[in-house]
Amino acid sequence: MAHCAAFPSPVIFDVITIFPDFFTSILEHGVLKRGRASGQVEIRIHDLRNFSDDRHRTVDDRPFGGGPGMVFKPEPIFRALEALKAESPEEKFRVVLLSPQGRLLTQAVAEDFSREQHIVLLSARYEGVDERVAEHLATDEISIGDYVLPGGELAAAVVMEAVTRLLPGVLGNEESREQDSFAGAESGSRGAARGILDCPHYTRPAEFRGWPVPEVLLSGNHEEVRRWRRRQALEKTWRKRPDLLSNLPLSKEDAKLLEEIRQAALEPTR
Ligand code: 9D3
Repeated sequence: MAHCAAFPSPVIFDVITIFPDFFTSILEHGVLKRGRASGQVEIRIHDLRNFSDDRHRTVDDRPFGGGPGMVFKPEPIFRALEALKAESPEEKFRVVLLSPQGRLLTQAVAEDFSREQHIVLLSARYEGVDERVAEHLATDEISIGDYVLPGGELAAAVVMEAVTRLLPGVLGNEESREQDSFAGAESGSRGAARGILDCPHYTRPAEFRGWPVPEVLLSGNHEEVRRWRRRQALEKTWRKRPDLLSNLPLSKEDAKLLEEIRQAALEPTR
């Protein structure tokens, strides 16, 4: 059966890298380990050097026009992609180039990728890839943030973790996913792509080194706890990430809580 709700076909990630060993540990932990074990995700790591065409397994060369560093040659990367496409000729591919020039990875991007069946992640090193890869092979160019990394491997791992945890059944705990911080883009939630930050969390002991847990959390009054958490989440967002609030549709309760927060901030402390 091609489509079966009980046994959905896994999302396939093909990672192309010159450091395949980089991925051994993350594949054996947490969400990626569980997603693979339960068949929701399939991850294959490919050594780009296997697609070079010389006995030195060369994958890079000096930049035209001069300058420092090395650039990944286009041929091994195109060859690697053609090999993957030949293996699954009927499938639709997303070819994601990890690069500092890409659009930023957000929760909305992760959700978009989680609806794909086959994603190729291209990780580069040195000065990056020949621009013809970005122009004529990649369908997407993604950065994980405005800071300089020495290569795209960690970024590929970040994409896989962010996407895999969204696949139905992988997390096992649908509720905690719905309540995510940054889950604004995830349906009906608290928290950051289009939502607000998470509220603070506490566990035992009720007092630690003189610092007590907020009393309301020990009260057993679920309605008060819910309201307190919402207010804390809104206040945290207002103080630390006001940008997240500007595009957020506010419920009546949120608007009221935010007004309380603003008023409390204006009051002189006595
Ligand atoms: C210091 C080198 N830079 C010259 C001005 C450019 C540059 C080239 C290659 C900077 C970083 C890299 C390697 N980075 C990635 O491949 C990468 C990355 C990143 O550096 N930051 C955030 N997301 C990503 S995704 C891939």
